[in-house]
Amino acid sequence: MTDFIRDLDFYQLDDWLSSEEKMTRDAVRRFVQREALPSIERHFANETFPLELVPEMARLGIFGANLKGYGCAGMNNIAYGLIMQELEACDSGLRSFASVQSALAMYAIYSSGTEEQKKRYLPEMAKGKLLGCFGLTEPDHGSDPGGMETRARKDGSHWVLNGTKRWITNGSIADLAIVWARVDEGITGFIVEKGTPGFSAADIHGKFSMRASITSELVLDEVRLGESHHLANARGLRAPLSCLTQARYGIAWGAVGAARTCFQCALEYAKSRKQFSRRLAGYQLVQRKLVDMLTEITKAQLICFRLGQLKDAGTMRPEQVSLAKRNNVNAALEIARMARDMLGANGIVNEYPVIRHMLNLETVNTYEGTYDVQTLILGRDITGESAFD
Ligand code: TGC
Ligand code: FAD
Repeated sequence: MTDFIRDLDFYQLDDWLSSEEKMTRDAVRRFVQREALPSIERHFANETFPLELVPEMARLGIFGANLKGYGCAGMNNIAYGLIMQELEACDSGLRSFASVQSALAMYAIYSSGTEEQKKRYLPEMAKGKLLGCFGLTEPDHGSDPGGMETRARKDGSHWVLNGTKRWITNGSIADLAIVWARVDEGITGFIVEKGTPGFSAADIHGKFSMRASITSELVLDEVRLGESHHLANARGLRAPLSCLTQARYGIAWGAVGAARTCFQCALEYAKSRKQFSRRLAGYQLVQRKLVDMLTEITKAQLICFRLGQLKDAGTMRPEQVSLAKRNNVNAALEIARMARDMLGANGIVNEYPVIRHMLNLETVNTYEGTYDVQTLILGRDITGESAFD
């Protein structure tokens, strides 16, 4: 497949990057071009995730990149965002794998685990030796996780979990699942290791989107866990929702990568394809589309950069992340759809990456809080009125 992974920096944002940030981005980009891109269409076709990439991703410090200590790279949030951007320039499934491992599973342990749990799991997860997944969504509770039906009850010194989690990225390939469950006091979290009696994961097939990513259903049938597997500091819905803030941050950056690849592909195609008397790139309608794409990507890049500064300063609000996730993913989806149109019939085949990105971005628009849920989060923030119920 032709490589359309390259820079797009109309506003010279590189001037704002430190040499470490540029080195991190360039190293991940090289990895993506050399090792991920050549096989991504095959994995997408076969509904498989390229597990063979995990050791090199770990070596690059991608897992838990912005966490400090416990074997994690401790990078700043701009560098973390740039990593997500490069991964998603290849495929949303690749970024999703890293997001779930880092921002959801590792962050849940990092923010709500005991010191013993952090020491036991995080270094191995940073090395990619232990893979994690994050079970919040249920068959009947997606946008409203507060309605979850998975329950944990106390039985002597043990916890007993029952319930079903659905649409769980990395579910069947994970060594451990972060499972959120209802207890008498509210909502809390657990670390459920693969092989625990009563715990199973089955893959969901037939997806037209995110095919190079594993999506599973988790079943918990009288799963018995000791207190050592309870995220004791996770109290209330705030605990899983704060993980979502971390993951949405990475998605806002990642979507720019997917949009960039679609733009570069459409630009190159328009410059080489001739119809009627001249190249497509010479027609005003086509130039307008390219300029609209460039403008939206540049706006999204600026949002990411400022959000990263706020996150590094420790002043970022979840609602600011919602604005970035909502805007950037929607813009990327529109860009992918436009690029697909500009390639004509060639836009529907896997010789070009555009339709794969377009299909993936439908999921990205839905997961981690749909476009409309982010709208309501922002609506609540600016009006003080909640429109959820
Ligand atoms: P609400 O009353 O708003 O909040 C309950 C408590 O949580 C706090 N909070 C947050 N804290 C940190 N970050 C956030 N984003 C937070 N949002 C809320 C809030 O302050 C409150 O704290 P406290 O101490 O006062 O109790 O709860 P609600 O039930 O009204 O729900 C609000 C709503 C709809 C925004 C929330 O449920 C929501 O975000 N729904 C969307 C669900 C979602 O995004 N699911 C994602 C599942 S994971 C996934 O999709 C992974 S995809 C793979 C990949 O990432 O690649
Ligand atoms: P619903 O909540 O049923 O929403 C359906 C529609 O109704 C949407 O358009 C929504 O915007 C709209 N809607 C909902 N509520 C309102 C309202 N109050 N007002 C107006 N409109 C509303 N979850 C995890 O926990 N872990 C994972 O790793 C994970 N990975 C995923 C991977 C994939 C490939 C996919 C597709 C999903 C994944 N999810 C995961 C689940 C994802 O987070 C949910 O799909 C998402 O939160 C939406 O929930 P839902 O699908 O149940 O849709």
